[in-house]
Amino acid sequence: MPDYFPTLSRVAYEGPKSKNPFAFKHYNAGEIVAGKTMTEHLRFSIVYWHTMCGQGADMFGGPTAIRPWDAGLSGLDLAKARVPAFFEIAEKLGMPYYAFHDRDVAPHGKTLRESNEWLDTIAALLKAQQERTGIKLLWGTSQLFAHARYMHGAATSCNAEVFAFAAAQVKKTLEVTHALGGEGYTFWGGREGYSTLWNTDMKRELDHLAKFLHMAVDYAKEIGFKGQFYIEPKPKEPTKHQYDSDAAACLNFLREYDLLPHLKLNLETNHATLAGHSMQHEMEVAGSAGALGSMDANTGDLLLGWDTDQFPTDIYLTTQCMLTALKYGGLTTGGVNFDAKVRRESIDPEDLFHAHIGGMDAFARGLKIAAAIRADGRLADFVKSRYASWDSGVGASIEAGKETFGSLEKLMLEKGEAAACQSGRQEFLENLINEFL
Ligand code: XLS
Ligand code: NI
Ligand code: NI
Repeated sequence: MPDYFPTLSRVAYEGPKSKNPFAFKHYNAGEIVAGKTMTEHLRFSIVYWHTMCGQGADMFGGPTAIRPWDAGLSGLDLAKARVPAFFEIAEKLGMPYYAFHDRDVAPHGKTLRESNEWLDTIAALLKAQQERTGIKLLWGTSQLFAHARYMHGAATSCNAEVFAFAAAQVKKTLEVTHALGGEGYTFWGGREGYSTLWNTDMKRELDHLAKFLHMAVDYAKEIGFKGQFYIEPKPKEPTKHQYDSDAAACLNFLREYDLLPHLKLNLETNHATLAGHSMQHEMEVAGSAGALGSMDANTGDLLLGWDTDQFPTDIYLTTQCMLTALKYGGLTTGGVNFDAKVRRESIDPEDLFHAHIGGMDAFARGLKIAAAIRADGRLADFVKSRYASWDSGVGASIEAGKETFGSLEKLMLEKGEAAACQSGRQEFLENLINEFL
């Protein structure tokens, strides 16, 4: 059993006064907050792709990261060497869950058959590590965007055999996810979108995407996979328009194609901001449709226009996330999944620890603050009283479906003017939230 971090034992909770960078200041796994342990609320998850495959390369330069477990290896040997390193990191961080893409745990083979065999080889290693550590699989996913065959998309490709290949790939990944006890399966669009409408039959592509998702739902039933399916909105990158552009667009698509009973949303902070929304907005949209599934926890940079996938450290953001999550009953099947990567300049293996510790502590604080705001009750009371006119009189009667344009005209002709509006008190509420930070 290699030990890449011999001087580092399991990261412990030392409380807010600790100066130890390898300790949690706020995430106290077993501490009860609003009736559940922090672990149960947050369901933290570490991703394989950024943690093990992120090398710091960008459009302007190659890899920078120092990763001792990668040394001199390539192909399947490299894939094998990464598994124990990943679980050492996950275990030392006390992560209850992880997530992977098929082609980041195992490489592309020359044929589908070879890729499947390699995935099986690695899945056996993942399984052994899951059993050794007790770390569980939050969700699996297929990587349907890196290979050249997916240049026009996968399920939305103009090439029917690419659709078929993608179907075969997802079939296999579903089997592996199921065998590893995965609690979910995520579809992120990858290249399901377009670069130009001049060459695109949008209606046909969307029909195909829906067919693809229905086939996945059917196959999950066939093999007895009961995990939750998620679709992950993102507006752009790599294509200029991704079909799963934001929560509202995803919900509309799922409804139109009768998929809403089968999929929930996996919302990612940086995707929300790329779509011109806040994460809180996206969570509200999903939550109010009963489709709040999971979170890809990261953050963007307001000064950069792409998916920078930074670790979340902003307490205001994590408070908003946890407040909205708690409002809709918390994360049940999903989790706080760190779809985040260290910066290109953060080259040391230990930076992976600083990054995750910071993200976990930021979410733990967000959770405690959100729980305190809820226990205090003033925010919820304010919102409730703001709508008091709907609790009785004409408001209650409209909500009960008892009024018409005619009856409302009669009422307003009698009254002559509507009741006076009250202040929205935005600044008062912003100050109230700050009391808890
Ligand atoms: C990319 C997505 C991706 C999904 C999984 O922007 O966030 O990482 O979460 O395919
Ligand atoms: Ni993501
Ligand atoms: Ni992303």
